[in-house]
Amino acid sequence: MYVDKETIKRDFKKKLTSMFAEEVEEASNIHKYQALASVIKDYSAENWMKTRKHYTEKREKQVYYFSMEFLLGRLLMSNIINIGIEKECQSALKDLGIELRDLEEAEMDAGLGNGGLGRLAACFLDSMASLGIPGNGCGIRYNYGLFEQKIIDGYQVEVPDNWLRDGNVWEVRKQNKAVEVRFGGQVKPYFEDNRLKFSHEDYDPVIAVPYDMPIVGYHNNTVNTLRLWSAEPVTGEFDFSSFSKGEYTKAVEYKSLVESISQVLYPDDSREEGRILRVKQQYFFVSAGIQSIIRTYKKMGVPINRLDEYIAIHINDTHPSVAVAELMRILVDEEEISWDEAWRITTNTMAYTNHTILAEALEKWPVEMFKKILPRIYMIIEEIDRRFREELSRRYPNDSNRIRRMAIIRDGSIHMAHLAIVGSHSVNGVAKLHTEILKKQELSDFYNYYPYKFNNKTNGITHRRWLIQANPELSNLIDSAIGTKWIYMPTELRRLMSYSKDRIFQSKIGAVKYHNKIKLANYIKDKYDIDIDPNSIYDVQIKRLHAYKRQLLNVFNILNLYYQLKENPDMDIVPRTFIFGAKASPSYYLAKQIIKLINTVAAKVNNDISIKGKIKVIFLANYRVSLAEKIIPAADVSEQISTTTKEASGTSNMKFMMNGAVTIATLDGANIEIKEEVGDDNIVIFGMKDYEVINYYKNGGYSARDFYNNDARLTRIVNALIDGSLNVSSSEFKIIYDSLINHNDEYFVLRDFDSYVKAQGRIDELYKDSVKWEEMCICNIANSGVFSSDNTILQYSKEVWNTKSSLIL
Ligand code: 26Q
Repeated sequence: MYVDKETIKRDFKKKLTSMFAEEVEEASNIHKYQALASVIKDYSAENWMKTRKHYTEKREKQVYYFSMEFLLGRLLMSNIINIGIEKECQSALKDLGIELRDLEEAEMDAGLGNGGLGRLAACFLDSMASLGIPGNGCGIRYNYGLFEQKIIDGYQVEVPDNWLRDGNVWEVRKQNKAVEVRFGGQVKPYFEDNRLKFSHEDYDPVIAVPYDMPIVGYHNNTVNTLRLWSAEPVTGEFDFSSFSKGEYTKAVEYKSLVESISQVLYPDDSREEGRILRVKQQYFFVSAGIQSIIRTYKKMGVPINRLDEYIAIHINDTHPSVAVAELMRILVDEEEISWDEAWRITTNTMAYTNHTILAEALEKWPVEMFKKILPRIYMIIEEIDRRFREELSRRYPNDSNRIRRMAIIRDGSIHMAHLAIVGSHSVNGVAKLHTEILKKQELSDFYNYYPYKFNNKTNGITHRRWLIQANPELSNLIDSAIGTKWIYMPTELRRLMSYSKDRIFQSKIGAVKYHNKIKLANYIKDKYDIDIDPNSIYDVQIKRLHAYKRQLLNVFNILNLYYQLKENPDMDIVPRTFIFGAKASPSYYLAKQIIKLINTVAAKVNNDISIKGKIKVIFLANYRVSLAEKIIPAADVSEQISTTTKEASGTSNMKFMMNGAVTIATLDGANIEIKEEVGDDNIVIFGMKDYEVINYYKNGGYSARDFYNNDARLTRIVNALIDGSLNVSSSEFKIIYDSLINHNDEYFVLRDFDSYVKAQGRIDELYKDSVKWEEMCICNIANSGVFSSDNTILQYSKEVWNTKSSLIL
């Protein structure tokens, strides 16, 4: 849709008046942002209605992406770009003396996710809309997203993320689409019309109110919907048993208990056990989502037993896996369909993606807890489990161990991954290696039983946000070289390969990077009051803080360099700025101490003038989507150094590649596929191979202590953790020391250290040859197209969902 500059000016001023009764000159940036965002939302409103009508009229198959997390970040710029009125907005505002950039910065990130899994869901929404695929998101409207991180005295301090404080311009509350979700109570069986039925009594009702957000497709008039559910108490004369006698305090308690359901996003804490609230959150949005799907479906007038032809439900990790039982409940109890028929419909409708092999991250819920919260759902899971075991014992009559391993309910726990696998027709991993590990190791029993269900869908990222929006200078340079076809067909970026050795193009690439590095340096100076040198290598590791991601390995290389520089301040290395950004789960003490260590090393290194500023370490507090968009275009080196086999895919690796950074990586997750695309010469690989890691885990034979004793560099570095030489108490980093030496370094930091240091040496050498380096940058950009989430989504659409593009013409 096209809107001219004068219209935008007029609409914007009108909006400032109607929303705030303010003139442009007196309005704050926040008000100006809200007015502009509201104007933009108005511009997409008509296409939003049209899209919905179009899908219904054409009876297109729709996919619903169920996810506990949608890490959207900011929406103003991406909506403006996707509508296609960026220049018009810019110049309209300019006429009014406003910089669009300043309004962009006034928007709070929608931080409804922890990391990769949540951001993937957001990239997928963008791709579905941009491809015209009828795709909806379904999740929770948390009042508080992932905590805001402050760094105080080097430590992470968590502050509530009150992202809705100034309201959320993008959402529309749909009171009339609210549904009821039932918790607790008892289930009573009874007979009616010769049929066994179940009545759910004394339950606690919760009202799920949907808030819809438009998901604007790129230049295609499609506007899909992300529906986020908010939990509200039942109001009116409902006779709520526990306080029907006028017990006021009970009523207030009930209200806050209900509201707690959509209050806050749980930080990724794999080891946290049995959180009642998390189970409630999961069932809450899953039940609300499925009820609303069924309602909409029925309006189409198609018989319920054809649901699977019109609806696909995608389960993002096990978090929404209770969807399997909820759909069964609705089909069997409410629609009165036979179990077998309901099961056929359910399994044809559901598909499940696995995002981790970390055993401690696989969700298990204690039966005793679960059945109190969801008594009818529990009965259904029991029946699914009973039938599944029966099936297994026909197939494996003499293998009770195998049946036990595969059971859904075992040892007093419900294994949600097993429920998801049994209840879906598709199970996928998120990168080739990860899928192979699922098939051959973690889920091998299931792969043996259901080989046809397993498939790989390597993750992707939306090139619209991560290249066109985040790096307009690079995007324009690409246009000037190969035209704009790549925007619709990202693999067309390959055509840049013919420029990889072109000295003029190389220097333009270098100039864009330098420009972005200065921009980042200015931002860091402004927001963190730290000076960084744009002529240094920007070496970046930004991701959740986790032991397996090995931020520690990065720190050890820095300490090693530091000690070398202390001995030889004239050592010939390119100056380097090591940039970190990471949030640690609030209860993950080791991870938090690693943050403290990074800041401690930063203080030590940055304040030591004897090393002549050759290395600098900075930790950027409160890493989030909008910060990633500023850092990634300026990065020279992308740190992807997880213990091989542990990182299912990684997605920041793809964002860096697309922005012309060179990757230093283990052969883990999607790094392997990045290497396949760019070739051995355009990536720096180090560390153990998957089979070596697997062999250590299986057969033992690793001694961290030997590496510590036999490598003088490691002796010194590891000792520094406990000898006070980092200028903190000698007990401060004892937990890190213990994890390495006394718990035998679960993630092989010491084992891969030497290999990593050498790889970092190669990076230094490569960077010194600026012609070679720029060629590498170009090769990375040119081969990043396959990692567009458009590509990933097309594969899901064709191979898993059976949906098709349906554009409004
Ligand atoms: C579990 C229980 C209780 C509270 C929180 C959680 C929880 C929350 C979030 C567990 C896991 C997550 C997120 C996991 C995640 O982001 N995984 C990443 O998914 C990416 C997308 O597929 C991959 O690229 C990464 O490799 C993977 O780590």
